[in-house]
Amino acid sequence: MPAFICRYSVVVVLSVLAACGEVDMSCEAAGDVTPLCGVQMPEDLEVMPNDGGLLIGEYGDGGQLPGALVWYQPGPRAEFIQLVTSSDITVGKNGDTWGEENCPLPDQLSPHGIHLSSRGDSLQLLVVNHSSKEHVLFYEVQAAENTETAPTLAWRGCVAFPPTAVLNDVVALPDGGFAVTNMYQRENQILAQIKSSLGLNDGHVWRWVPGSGLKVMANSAAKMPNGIEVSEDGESIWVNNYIEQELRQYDVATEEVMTRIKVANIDNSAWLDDGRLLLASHLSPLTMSPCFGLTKGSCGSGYELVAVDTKSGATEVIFRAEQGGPFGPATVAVPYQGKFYAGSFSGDRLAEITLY
Ligand SMILES: [Ca+2]
Repeated sequence: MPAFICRYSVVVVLSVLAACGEVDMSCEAAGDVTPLCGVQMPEDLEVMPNDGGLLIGEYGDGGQLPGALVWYQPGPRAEFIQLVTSSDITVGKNGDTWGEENCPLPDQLSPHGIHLSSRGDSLQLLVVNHSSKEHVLFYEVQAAENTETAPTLAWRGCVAFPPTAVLNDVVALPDGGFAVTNMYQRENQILAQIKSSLGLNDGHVWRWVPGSGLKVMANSAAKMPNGIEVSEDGESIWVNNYIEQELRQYDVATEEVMTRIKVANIDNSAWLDDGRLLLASHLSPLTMSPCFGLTKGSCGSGYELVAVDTKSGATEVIFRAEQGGPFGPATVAVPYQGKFYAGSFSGDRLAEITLY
């Protein structure tokens, strides 16, 4: 999420604040959008296999607040169920680590991007976490025997990052490691955000390989790398460069840029069943000041869901929400049981979106 833009605007462009919308505290459906209230800043979502519900990473405004890993199964009895909280981050720990040996534990759970994938016969959830250090956390996901019961998560270790890191989103790679976006270099935060917006503080993509550790991927420098996805064969990654307004594909082995596709203000992404990549795109970042740190209601900032044919580069806006209403801006949307479910870095609700 584009933390720098609104903070920058607060500091520099006071007039923008007048254009920012009201916070909508209602939880009533509006048109094709039904808000599902009772969750904290659900910045990223993953779909469990076999109709097993949605996994949610509750954001905490970049580590300002703790958040939880949460499960949600839509339906008449739906509720948000916390699977892991700060009080028990290492739930289910049994010595079988998928991360670094002797990884220093985070002092709070405050998630950002998450990624669910197969790991042999297991299911692995990766979690970007903000605490006094930046981490990527590993959990093993055990599905319940029926779709109305929450899965369980078990701690499988972590990887800790240098003090300059400010992470956003992560994907698993076939070698048991991962690629994770680093938005910019941590220094004085406001200064870093202003420098990032001026192109003076590049982020990049980290790769972690079991047994050989962290490295910065070549050619990945960008002003604010945000969401990331991985191709089905695991050989390439798709990185959303928010400020350049560009989706980039990198070859994981050679680290060369393979493809560039223009899409405005892109946050997270998810694969659609038809093979296209669905991007959450913000319509107007300069009106998002009321959204930051908002724990109740919705700032209603506008967004588009953009489906990208990654082979042809063709883009299609499949849903657009103007400013206002009970949800927004989306940072992610996933298809599930014939509908779309969107999350946001702001507010206390998901959106259930019905497309006809
Ligand atoms: Ca993101």
